[in-house]
Amino acid sequence: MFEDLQPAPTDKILALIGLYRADPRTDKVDLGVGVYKDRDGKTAVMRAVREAEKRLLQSQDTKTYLGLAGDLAFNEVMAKLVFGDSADFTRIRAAQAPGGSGALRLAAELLKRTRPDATVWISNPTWPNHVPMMRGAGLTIAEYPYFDAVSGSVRFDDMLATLKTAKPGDAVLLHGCCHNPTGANLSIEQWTRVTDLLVERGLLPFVDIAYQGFGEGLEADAAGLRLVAGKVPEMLVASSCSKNFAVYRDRVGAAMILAKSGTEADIALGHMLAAARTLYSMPPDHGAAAVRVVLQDKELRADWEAELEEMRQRMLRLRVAFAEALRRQSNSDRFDFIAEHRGMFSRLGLTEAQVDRLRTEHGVYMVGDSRINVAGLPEDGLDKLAQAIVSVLD
Ligand code: PLP
Ligand code: TYF
Repeated sequence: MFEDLQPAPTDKILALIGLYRADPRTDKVDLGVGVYKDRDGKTAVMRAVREAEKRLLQSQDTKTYLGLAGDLAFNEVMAKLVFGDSADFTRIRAAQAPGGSGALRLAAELLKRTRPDATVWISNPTWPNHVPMMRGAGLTIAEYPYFDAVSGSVRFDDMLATLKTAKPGDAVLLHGCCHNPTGANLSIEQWTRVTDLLVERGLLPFVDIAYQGFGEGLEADAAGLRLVAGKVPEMLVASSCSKNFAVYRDRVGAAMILAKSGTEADIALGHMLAAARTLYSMPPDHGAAAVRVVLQDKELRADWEAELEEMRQRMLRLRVAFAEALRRQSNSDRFDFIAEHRGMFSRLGLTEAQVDRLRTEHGVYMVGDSRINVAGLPEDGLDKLAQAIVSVLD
């Protein structure tokens, strides 16, 4: 029966991992998949996470099932991390999920159960997995304009104008911070205007927050989301610990619900967990348990926050230095936006052909839409890299 299958579409970002590995050049540069790397190119286990794992190894005396919602204490601390200490937790529920991806799917499944005809409005461009994940839950998707490639900024008026055409009950998928792939983010004033529109039109905010702490800081990165949460009756959130705890392969995330009341929140959570039961049953424990230990322990938490801040600062420094190198090599300010963007990514605004040339001729790997992972920039080779980029420009 398999002879009838056509090859499945591949994940172009993940495919870069294999291409990069197979390249024998020693001066190759990996700006592809979105994982944080230190100046030696290593994606280390964070200090606090390693310590938490040690403690778990010593103290964990059973691996029996935890249930569909996973680690309940993890869910509680994650909801606080995302919504902030002063949120109305009587109306908030969270379910541990396999990564931010699992959380996105759970939230989408809940939406499908409660509003089967809802359209999910997705930014153009967005993380490529958003589309199949929403469609996989049976939802319809539509796009709102988001990014102006020339200025490197958000097309905010166009975004609002399009969202005004959404029908009440539709959902709007928003990147909580550190927009992937553009690095262009909403200001807090813009979040306020989006919130007003959501309330006015009866739209459901669906916030994907996968890089909390990578942009302006742990609290600032959640400020937009918290502003929305303070004004709307209902909301969905998918959060990921992959990046900010560097637990990528352990698959740690949480799907969250803000409902009109505690009773409605409980019922909604029940449906989310019923969906989990049909997909994978229960989430993997280890990474979430480690994250929980870190967040519950004062010292480990402080150390985690300090290390995360070091990572954020490194990316900021790289942004500024790379924009300067590109300014020197191109004799223009066309790449200045890189220093203004926040998070792991920026889009250089190159064509696919130019991206291909950078890979084949210079061993520089980036996603086909010219998205770069800022953490992969070579600290001591920025001018050489900028020169390579300028050489393929026209
Ligand atoms: N959402 C966005 C925008 C992402 O870039 C990612 C990628 O890492 C995720 C969600 C989910 O990641 P994970 O499933 O690895 O936690
Ligand atoms: O955008 C990125 O590079 C990260 C990592 O299927 C990623 O979000 C990429 C593709 C994918 C899963 C994670």
